[in-house]
Amino acid sequence: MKRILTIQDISCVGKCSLTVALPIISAFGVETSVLPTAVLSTHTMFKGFTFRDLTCDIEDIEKHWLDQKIDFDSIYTGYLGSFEQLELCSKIFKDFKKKDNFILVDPVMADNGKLYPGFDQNFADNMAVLCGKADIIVPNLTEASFMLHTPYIAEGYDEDYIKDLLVKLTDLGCNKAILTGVSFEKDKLGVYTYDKNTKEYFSYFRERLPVSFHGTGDIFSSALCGALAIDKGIEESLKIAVDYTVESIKVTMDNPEHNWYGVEFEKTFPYLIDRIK
Ligand code: PXL
Repeated sequence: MKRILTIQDISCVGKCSLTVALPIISAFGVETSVLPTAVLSTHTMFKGFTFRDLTCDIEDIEKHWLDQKIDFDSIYTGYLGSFEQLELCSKIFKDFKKKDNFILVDPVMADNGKLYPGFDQNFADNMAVLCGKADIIVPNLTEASFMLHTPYIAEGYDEDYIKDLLVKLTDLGCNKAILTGVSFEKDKLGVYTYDKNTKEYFSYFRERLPVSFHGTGDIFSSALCGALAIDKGIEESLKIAVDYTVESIKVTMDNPEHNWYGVEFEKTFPYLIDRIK
């Protein structure tokens, strides 16, 4: 059985990070090992959330895994809360990287032109260094602009602009960069990717839905990581991850009593499992 290690926080309520990654990666029939970086009562879009930093446990956990000769088919990092955690992840990448496994970094820190609470440009610069040590990175346009020090452009850009960003992102050091939230036409939204080794681009778009939910990036990245782990290949994995995210948002919109903070991705597991058969 394939085994993915995912490193991110536990937001106890909020439908993001580990409470999303664990069930989704498991649905791919892949073992999900976790390294929780912090425990929050909710994600940071709620007012008054609690925060327990778990950074001081990370080194000992890693050392135990090394002693036990545990290995991983993939390492996937999401929301990380400090410079020290970025450093520790970098060490974990070095210690657990093998020829045939892959490291996926989702540089979760910003959206819609703004950094999330608690992050600054210095953090984005250090996240860019971690991205350089990954095989695949999945920033949205805001995260890419902070990491590359380019102005954030919300709309009206063309394909050359996106291709240029992608090349600059792979110049950070990773093999493949995937930009999320790309849109050339008002009613379409999707992903655009570039592979530095083959110099090939690939894009996949779906209809733009008239809503915006928290945690959709985590759903997308978890599904992408799961699909890659079961060897679906980059193009098919991107389609699976985009389609699963879109279907989950649609199901949520269909429920008039859905909450404001998260997507009902659990209802879409039958779709996902059928899709990856
Ligand atoms: O969905 C990304 C995410 C993960 N974890 C925490 C967050 C966020 C986004 O705001 O606050 C704690």
